[in-house]
Amino acid sequence: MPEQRRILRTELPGPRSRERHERRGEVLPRGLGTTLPVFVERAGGAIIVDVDGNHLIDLASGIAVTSVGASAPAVVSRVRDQAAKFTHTCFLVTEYDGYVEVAARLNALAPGDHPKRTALFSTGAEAVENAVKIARAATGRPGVVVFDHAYHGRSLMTLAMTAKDDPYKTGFGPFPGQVHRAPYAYPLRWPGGAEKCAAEALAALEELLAEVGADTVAAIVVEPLQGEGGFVVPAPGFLTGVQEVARRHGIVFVVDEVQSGVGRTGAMFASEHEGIVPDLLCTAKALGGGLPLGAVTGRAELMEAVHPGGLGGTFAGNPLACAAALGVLEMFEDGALLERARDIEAEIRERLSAVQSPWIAEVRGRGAMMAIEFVRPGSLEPAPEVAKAVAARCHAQGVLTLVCGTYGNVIRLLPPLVISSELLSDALDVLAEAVTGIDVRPEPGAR
Ligand code: PLZ
Repeated sequence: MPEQRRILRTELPGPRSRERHERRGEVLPRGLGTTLPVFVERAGGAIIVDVDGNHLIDLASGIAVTSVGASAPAVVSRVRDQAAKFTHTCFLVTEYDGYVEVAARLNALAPGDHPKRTALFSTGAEAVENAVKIARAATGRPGVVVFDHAYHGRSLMTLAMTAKDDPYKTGFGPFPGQVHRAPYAYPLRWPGGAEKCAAEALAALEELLAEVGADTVAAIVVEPLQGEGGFVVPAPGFLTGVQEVARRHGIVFVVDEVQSGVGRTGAMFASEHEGIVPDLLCTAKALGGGLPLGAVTGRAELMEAVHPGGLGGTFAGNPLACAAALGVLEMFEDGALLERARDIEAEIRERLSAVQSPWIAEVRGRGAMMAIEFVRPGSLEPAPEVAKAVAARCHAQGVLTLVCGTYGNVIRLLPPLVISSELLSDALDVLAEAVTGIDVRPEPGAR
């Protein structure tokens, strides 16, 4: 485990990273983005060590993946043991215990005490695509309803479901049809104000269903706390309302917890904060503790609607990924990591509440899924240049932060849940300094 301390030995990126990054340009297409062009030598806990020997504080967790820490011992030892036994059989060819055990655990953990089934996949997009397939098979209906600012993946179906065009969708259409979009209850940006947000968003959903025909819709797919779209916590009552609308119309209620799930928000699933019970629950990311694993967990009668052979994939539920997931789920068993996620929220809120800046519209989120939205002073006009500048300042100081949001004006914080208070506090000091040091001038005319 690398020393859990921020250490800067060179400027960032350092010379060795720069050299490698240059080579990358000759080998990889430019379509693959990069947040911070630093090459990693090793990582452990909440520290990433780069090839120049710098220790970066990880406030990204590989986009909400290494929640139990990079190279968590419970994950590494299980993967190592599994690799020594066998690396792959394809579960569609011959079976193994790890797959069934992960499914059993997810069935027990997912909200609701109805009978459940779980099918495993390799990525979040694959989980979401399969949820749509299952919902269609179960209802015999084609339509899918998604929301503004939604992110569901980069495969063609999930791109159709993802809201933001640039960079995800640009030039990649046409996309599958019968994907309808309703407004998400985004309190800060709701035209009628936060008070009316949930009720008006639900009315708009009903209106959309009336328009397209509720009985043509197989699934409503919602993120309980939006990820890429800006870490939007929906107005209270919105999620329960969406669930109620779905049930009333015989539509499968699909909850995409690819980013918010598996402990990230201080509960095993963000659904629990509002007491919603997904018909189908999509997970991935943190589930595999760094190995690629996705899952759809759902009501037995829906999951069983698919004919034998209708679900699967060569790598779906790979044994190494299943071994890793069992390590991850074991680490959540005693509740300490969930408690830590809630403490992380408190620590972030406390530190950031002391930061006075006219550029901050809101600090929001749940657990270790927190964000700051930046706007031009005195307005709600997004300030992506500020988010970018703050991220760049953090990066230069060895704190890895990510930007998100439809307008690119949100800094998100996704530390591993194993981060110590000392390390988090150091990172937050860097972030706070980056925010107060913003030297972007408000444009003339801006209040
Ligand atoms: N659903 C809610 O957040 C992935 C995307 C990174 P995959 N988010 C990170 C990028 O730019 O590609 C995500 C998500 C939600 C689905 C997905 C898709 O998960 O594992 O990336 O396919």
